[in-house]
Amino acid sequence: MHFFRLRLVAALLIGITVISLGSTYFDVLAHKLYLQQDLKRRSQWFGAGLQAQIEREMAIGSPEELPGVLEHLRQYADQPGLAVYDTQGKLLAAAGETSPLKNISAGTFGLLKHPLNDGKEASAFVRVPVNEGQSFPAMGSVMNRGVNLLRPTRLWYEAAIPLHNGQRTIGALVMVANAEYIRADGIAVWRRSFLRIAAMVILIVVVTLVMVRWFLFQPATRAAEWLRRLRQGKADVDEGAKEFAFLLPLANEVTSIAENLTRARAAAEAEARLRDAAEHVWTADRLAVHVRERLGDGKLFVVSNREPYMHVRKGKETECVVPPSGLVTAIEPVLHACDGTWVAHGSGNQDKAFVDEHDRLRVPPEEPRYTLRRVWLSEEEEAGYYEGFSNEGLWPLCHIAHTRPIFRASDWNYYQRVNAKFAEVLVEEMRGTERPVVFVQDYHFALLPAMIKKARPDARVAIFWHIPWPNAEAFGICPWQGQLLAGLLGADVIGFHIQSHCNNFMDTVDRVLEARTDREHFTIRRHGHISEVRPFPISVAWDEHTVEEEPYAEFETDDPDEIQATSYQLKRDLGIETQHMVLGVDRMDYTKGIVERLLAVEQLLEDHPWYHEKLTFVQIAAPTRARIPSYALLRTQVQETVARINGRFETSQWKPVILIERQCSHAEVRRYYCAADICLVTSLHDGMNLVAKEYLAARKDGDGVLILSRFTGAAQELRDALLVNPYDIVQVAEAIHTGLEMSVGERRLRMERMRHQVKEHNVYRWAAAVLTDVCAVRLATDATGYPTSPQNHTPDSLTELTY
Ligand code: ADQ
Repeated sequence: MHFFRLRLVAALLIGITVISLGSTYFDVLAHKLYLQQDLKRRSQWFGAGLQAQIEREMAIGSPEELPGVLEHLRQYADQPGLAVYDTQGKLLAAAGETSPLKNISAGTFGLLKHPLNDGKEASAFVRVPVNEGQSFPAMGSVMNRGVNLLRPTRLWYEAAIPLHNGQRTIGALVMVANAEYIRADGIAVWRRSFLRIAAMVILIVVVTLVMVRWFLFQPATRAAEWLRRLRQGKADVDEGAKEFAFLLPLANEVTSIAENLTRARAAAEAEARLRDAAEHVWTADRLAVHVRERLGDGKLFVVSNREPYMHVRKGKETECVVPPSGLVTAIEPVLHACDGTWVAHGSGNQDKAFVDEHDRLRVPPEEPRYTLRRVWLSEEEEAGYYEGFSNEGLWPLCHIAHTRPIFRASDWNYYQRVNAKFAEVLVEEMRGTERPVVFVQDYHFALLPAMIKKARPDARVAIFWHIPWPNAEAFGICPWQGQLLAGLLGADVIGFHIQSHCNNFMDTVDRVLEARTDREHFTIRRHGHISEVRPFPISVAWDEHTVEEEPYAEFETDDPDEIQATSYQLKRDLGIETQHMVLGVDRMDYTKGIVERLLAVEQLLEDHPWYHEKLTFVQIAAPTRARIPSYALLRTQVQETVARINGRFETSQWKPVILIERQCSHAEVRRYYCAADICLVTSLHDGMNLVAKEYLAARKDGDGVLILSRFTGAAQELRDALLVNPYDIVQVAEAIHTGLEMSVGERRLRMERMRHQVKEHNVYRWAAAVLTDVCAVRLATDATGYPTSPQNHTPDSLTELTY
C-alpha cells in the first residue's frame, strides 16, 4: 500500500513539474519577446527624432558642437549613450558612457556596417561583461568581442541609424539602451512560476491522495470485507451489490460469484443437514448429480410448447423473461448439470433476434449452461395446433368441467403438422448423439413420442401428461383417439399425476387399440414395444435455504396476539384493511371453478353476516387463452359475478371481493400467500394444482388454512386440507367458515403435516423419478442384441403413423 502511494506521489510530482516547467518556459519566452519588440519600437521612434536634429547640426558644419548637442539630446530623451561616427567608422562625438563607444575602430565596422555601407538601420541585443567602473558596453556582437561567459554579463540593446546629407551618407548615429530589465523580468517570471508550481504540486498530490483513499482504498477495503463475510456466510449479497453499484461491471461479476458461493454453501449445508437427519429430501443439486449419473454419456432433450426464456419488447427495451412455470424450476437444474437441449416454440416477439443460424441460443443469458432451440410456428399453425386442437379440443376433453370440446379436422391437421415439425427439429438436434434421452411435456405433443421412436429407435423417450386423463367413454368423444394413443405409446415411459389417471389411460388403450395391457406391472405392449405407465405427482420447489426478499418469510412465534398483529400488518401492506383475507390464485380458466368460488363467498356472507366488513376475498386471475370464446365468456361471467356480490354487500368502508386480473411476479404471489388466512382452491377438475402446494411452501410461519377441491390431483396427497366438492356451494361456504374459526393449534398441526408432505415430495423428486425411470429403460434389440437403431436416419414422412 505504502509503495503504491509513493509511486503515485512520485509520478504526480514528475508529471506535473515537467508539464508546468514546459508551459512556464514558453510563457517567459513570449514575455521576453514582447519586451524586446517594445524596446526596439521605442528606439526606432526615438532614433527617428534624433536623426533629423543631428543631420541638421552636421550640415551646418560645426563638429565641435556635436558632443554638446548629443549630451543635451541624451539627457532630454533619457538615453544612456549616444555616439556619432563618420563614414570611416571613426567616432566623431559621444555622450553618456562614452569610453566604450570610443573603442570602436574604424576598420572593424561591426554594427556600423549596414548604416555606413547600405544606408540601412541595424540593431542587436548583446551580452557584455560587466567591467568595473564601466557600465557601458563596447559596440559589436558578443562573439566579436570574445566575451568570457564565466564573467558576469549585462544585456544591452544597440541600434545604428545612418545620417544623411541629401542623398549622401555622412555617418551613423549609435544609440545604446540598457536591456538588462528584460532578463530580470524573465527571472522574476521564473521565480513566480516556481512558487506557483510548488503550491500546485502539493495541492494536487494531497487531493489525489485523499480521493484515492475515499474512492479506492476505502471501498476496496469494504469490498474485501464484504467478500470475506460472504465467504463466511454472514453477509447478504444484495447489500453488497447496492454499495458497489458505481463499480457496476465489476460488481456484477463479484455479485454473480458471490451468489454462486452462497448457493453452493447453502446447498452443501442443506445436504449436510439432511444427511445428519438421515432425511432424503431432494434438492436441485442432488437432482443434478443423480441425473448426470443416470445419463452417463447420454444427452438430455426436453420438449415443451412453452419456452423457458422469452425475448419480449417492453417499451424501448428488449427483456429476457422467464414465464412463471413450475416446469422451468424442475427441469433447469438437470439441464444445467448435463448441458442438454430444450426444444420449444419461440413465442416471444423478439425471439428471432437472439438465435444463431440454427435457431439456437445458450441460456440462462447471464450464465449459459444449456441450449434452447426455438421452433417457429406460423399464425395458422399456432391457431390450429395450440388454440384449436390442444385448448379447444384436448383440454376440455380431459377435464370433466362440462365445457364441450370442439374438434375440427383443420385443427387436427395442424396438430399433426406441428408435432411432425417438432419431431424433425428433435431428430436434427439428436444427430450424432449416442444415447439420447427425450423428455416430452404435455398434451400438445401426443404424437411426438412415436414420431421420435420411428426416426431414432435408440432414443429413450418419456412423456408427462400434465392434465387429467378422463375415463374411456369420455375420451372416446375424440375422433382421432386412436392416433393420439398410438403416438403416446411410442414413449417408453408415460407419466400422469395420479394412479386413477393411469388407470383411465390403460382402460382407454384397452378399449381402442390392439395392445397387451399388463395391470400388474402397468405396462402396455404394442408392436413389440413396451410402454410403462406410471404416476409421478408433480410438485413445487422446496428451497429452505433460499433468501426470501420479503419480511414475511419467517415469523416463528406461538403467541396468538403476535401472530395476529403480524397477519394484520401483512394484509395492510397489500392494501387489505379487514381482519381476514381469503385468497384464490389461478389462470382465468373454466376448470378452476372461479365462479363457484365466488358464489361460495357470497353464500358465506349471506349465512354469516358477522363477516361483513371483516373479510376480503382476493382473486388473482392471470389472463390466459383470451382468443378462445369459452375463455372470453368465463371472464365476463367472473367480472359480472364480482360486481354483483360487491353491489349486494359493499359499504362505504368495505369491498368484499377484489379481482386482480393480471400475471403477478413470483414474489408478489408469495406475499399474498403469506398474508392469506385461507387459500381457496376449487378446481372442477385439475391434474395436480400447484397453487395449493405453493401456498404450503410459502407458509414458513406454519400458519394458514388450505381449502382444496377433491377433484384435484393434489387432494390425493394433502389429506389435511379442508377437502370440498366445488359444485356444493354451501359446503365450500361452510369450509371457509370452519377455516376462519379453526384454532391456532389445529391450523398449525394441519399445516405442519402438509408442509412435510410437500417438502418430501417436491418437484426435484418428481423430475428425478421420471428421468430415473426413462434412463433405466431397456431398449428393444435386434437379433444381434444391439438396439434397433438406424443411426442418423430421417424418415420419409414423420406423420406416417399406423395404429
Ligand atoms: P395449470 O392449469 O396452469 O397447470 P396450476 O398447477 O395451478 O395450473 O399452476 C398454475 C401456476 O401459475 C402456478 O405456479 C401459479 O402460481 C401460477 N399463477 C396462476 N395465476 C397466476 C397469476 N395471476 N400470477 C402469477 N402466477 C400465477 C397444469 C395443470 C395442473 C398441473 C400443472 C403442472 O392444469 O393440474 O398441476 O400443469 O403439471
